[in-house]
Amino acid sequence: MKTIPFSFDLTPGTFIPTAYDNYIRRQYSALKGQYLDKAAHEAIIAAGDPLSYEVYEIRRPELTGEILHGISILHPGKVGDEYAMTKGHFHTVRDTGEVYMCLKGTGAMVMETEAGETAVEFLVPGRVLYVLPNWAHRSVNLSADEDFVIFFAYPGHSGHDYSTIEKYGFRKLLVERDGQPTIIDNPRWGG
Ligand code: S6P
Ligand code: ZN
Repeated sequence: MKTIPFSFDLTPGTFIPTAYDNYIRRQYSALKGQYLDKAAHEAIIAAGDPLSYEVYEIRRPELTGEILHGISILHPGKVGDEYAMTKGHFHTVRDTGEVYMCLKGTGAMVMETEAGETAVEFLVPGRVLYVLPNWAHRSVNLSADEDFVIFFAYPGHSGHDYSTIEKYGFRKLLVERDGQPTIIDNPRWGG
């Protein structure tokens, strides 16, 4: 772990950090039960379960005062009409926010609170998003052929709670309708 201030570069084009400590890769099977079209999802998994997204983390101690940061690369894809997305999560320590900046591609952040408020923000390169404390967040790639790349930063003690979202998914989903990204209600929430 570094003990003096440091900097690093992002590889031109791919935006992969030139130095990182942790690399996470998630295949389509990591989102079991989350996509609307279960048959299409199973077919994609059966056909080789391709890589859906990758996260490059600059590791820091998981402590208040530290800022965890890195790069997330969500590859394009569709499951039925639904765009490729991350698992999404609340932070275990609910009152911790997160900053995202889109570096490449076209996507969205789907967000909600446990009380049922929902929000969707669309992201293009150069746009910065602030996810408020207490809001679960999931990124979605809306492009047919381009990676959706974002820089993220959040408090070191946040932690990740995936299980709350895994139960019913997010209240809103992003699907293609008449060639356009469209926000629909998730039927698992009774919509
Ligand atoms: C962490 C931050 C991102 C996500 C990444 C992958 O708090 O929100 O680094 O971890 O976008 O998403 P997920 O939901 O699989 O962790
Ligand atoms: Zn987060």
